[in-house]
Amino acid sequence: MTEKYMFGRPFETDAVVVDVPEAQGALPYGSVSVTDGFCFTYRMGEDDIVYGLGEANRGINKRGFCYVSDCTDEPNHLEDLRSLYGAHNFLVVAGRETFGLFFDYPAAMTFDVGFTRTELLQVTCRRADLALFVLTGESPYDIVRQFRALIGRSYLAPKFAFGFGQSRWGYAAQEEVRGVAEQHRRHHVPLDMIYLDIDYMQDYKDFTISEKGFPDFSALVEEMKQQHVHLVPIIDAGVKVEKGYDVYEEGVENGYFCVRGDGSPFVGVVWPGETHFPDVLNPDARAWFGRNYRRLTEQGIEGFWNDMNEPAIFYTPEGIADAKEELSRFLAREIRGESLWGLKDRLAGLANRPEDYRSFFHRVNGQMVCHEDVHNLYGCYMTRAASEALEEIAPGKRFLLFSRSSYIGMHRYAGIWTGDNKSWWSHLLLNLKMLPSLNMCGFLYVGADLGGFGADTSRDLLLRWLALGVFTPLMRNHSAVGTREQEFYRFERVEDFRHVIGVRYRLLPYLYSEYMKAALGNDLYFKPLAFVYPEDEIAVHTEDQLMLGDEIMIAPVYTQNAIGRTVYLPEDMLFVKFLPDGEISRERLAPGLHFVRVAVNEVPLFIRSGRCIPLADIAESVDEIDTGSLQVLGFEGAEYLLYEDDGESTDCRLEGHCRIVR
Ligand code: MIG
Repeated sequence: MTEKYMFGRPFETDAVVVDVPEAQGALPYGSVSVTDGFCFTYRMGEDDIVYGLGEANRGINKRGFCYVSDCTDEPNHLEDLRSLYGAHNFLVVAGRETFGLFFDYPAAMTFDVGFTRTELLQVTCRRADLALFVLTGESPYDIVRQFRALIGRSYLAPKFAFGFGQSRWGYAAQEEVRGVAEQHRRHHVPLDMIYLDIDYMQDYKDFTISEKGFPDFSALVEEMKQQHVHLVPIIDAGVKVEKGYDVYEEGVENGYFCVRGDGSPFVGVVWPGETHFPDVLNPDARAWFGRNYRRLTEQGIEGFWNDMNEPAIFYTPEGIADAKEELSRFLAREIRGESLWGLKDRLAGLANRPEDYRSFFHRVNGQMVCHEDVHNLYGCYMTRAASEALEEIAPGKRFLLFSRSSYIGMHRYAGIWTGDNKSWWSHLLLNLKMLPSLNMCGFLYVGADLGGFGADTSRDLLLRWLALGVFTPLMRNHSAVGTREQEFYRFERVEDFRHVIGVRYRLLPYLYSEYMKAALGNDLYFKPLAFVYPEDEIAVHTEDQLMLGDEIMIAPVYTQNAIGRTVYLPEDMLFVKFLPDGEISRERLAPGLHFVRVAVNEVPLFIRSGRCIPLADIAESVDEIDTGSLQVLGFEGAEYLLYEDDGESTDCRLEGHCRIVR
């Protein structure tokens, strides 16, 4: 059951798709105070677990830390970081009392989950203007499923998007792109996508193509398609300020950009230099921005990734003016230790300054809305712009689309990638733990930069990370310019990469089928063990293993130098290992703790008691997977309900698309 409590005058975010009547009276759980902003307080039981918060730091159980929903471009995901790129204000308290909470509020919001005081859950924000949804149900899992129905069906990715994608910031010319495809095909390492980062654009101008790097873009797109490779360009939020650039001109002419208090377009400096931000909260501007994606779909493009849409700001002219003032004050006093810190802070604080977010406005239904009050919606609405336009450009066709910034509701339009992680072992584990939380908030098409974005990766880290990525719907190796090159062919013994990435394609019928079942059924693709084995205390507190669909459990190796790992089996399972020679080892293991050996070039998984999964033959692209000749792997006599469709159209239903394999 869901109850809705309204406070003040909430901004309509469109996160919730079901009409819920407004409840009267006191909240069934906790209490709210609106005397100084908004504050929800609940006294947790000692052993209560708190799930949710989607893209957030730390563990599956969010207890013991403080998180801030405030979409931020912060590439240093340190352990104490409170805000990442998304704002997913849904959580479930499970224990003495079990209930869910969704705070539909698009500005900064703090979740103190037993951080300041171990027993207190406190959710606070500046303005008491929000809708609070309270969900009750039989179990955390039940509540999550109800929540998913409340926020609407998750995005359906096209089937090719379940293949492997190679990316790197820096691919600036068609020869480089061809080179990536060529290496993959030559070494028989599967590939379905090559991502184009900002370097494909002319001077970082959205919807343009660098003429020097890509003299015949549509021919390249076609040539790649012949090799079953989709090119996936990036689109940034900021539109370059440049006379004669039509996107800029049209935006200014029609008032489609966010404005300062005086009505002039707001200027934020990002990759292209000075930019304006499309006012994606305004329906006309949103439709206009979206229509521009056609410039690329017309050239054969079928997928996009939306970046810098927190929106990220390197600095503003106002910020520079403030910093200059600080600098002259500093110089006037000559060099003094403590004043140097002030100056350093001022310069470091130029990016993503709260003052800047406070200084510009959206125009929604004739109202000026301060950006700060709706900050967390920007990436969501930019991506909605793309999705709505793509639906018009090619009705009924699925596009690959994912975004960096997001708010709940965006899960209906697209997926997300989890931004600028680092080539650190700890980020491999963070990736694993974040997955079920993202799913709870509706984001099913998700993945991290495999191998790590920032910093130099190592061969073993990349292989281990790929062995997790085999299971994430978005499987992409991406890295930052200036870091060690991390395509598979930069490393020794490419056959190990061929094998690990190849396992993805053998499992693809299962992974795709589970994805579609989860999306169409408002269910989870990744579940914490707690949702499946709620009576098993060890399972409930295990966070480094996940259930994937109804058949398997995954337990990736995430530590350096390990020859395997400890795994907890809540039930009898078949321990399966995909070995580098193409063989598959199977070993039935009893419930309990086991140490399992997993070499760096092996992919492990566990099949649940009495279950089986379909397995395809090796293929080098999704197109080439032969679904006619599936084997099954698992327990004797088990059956699997396989979902299959054309992989392209949005007309998806479970009925008529499922068949039993045994
Ligand atoms: O300021 O486009 O998260 O994936 O490679 C960095 C360059 C901008 C951030 C994205 C990253 C991408 C990078 N972008």
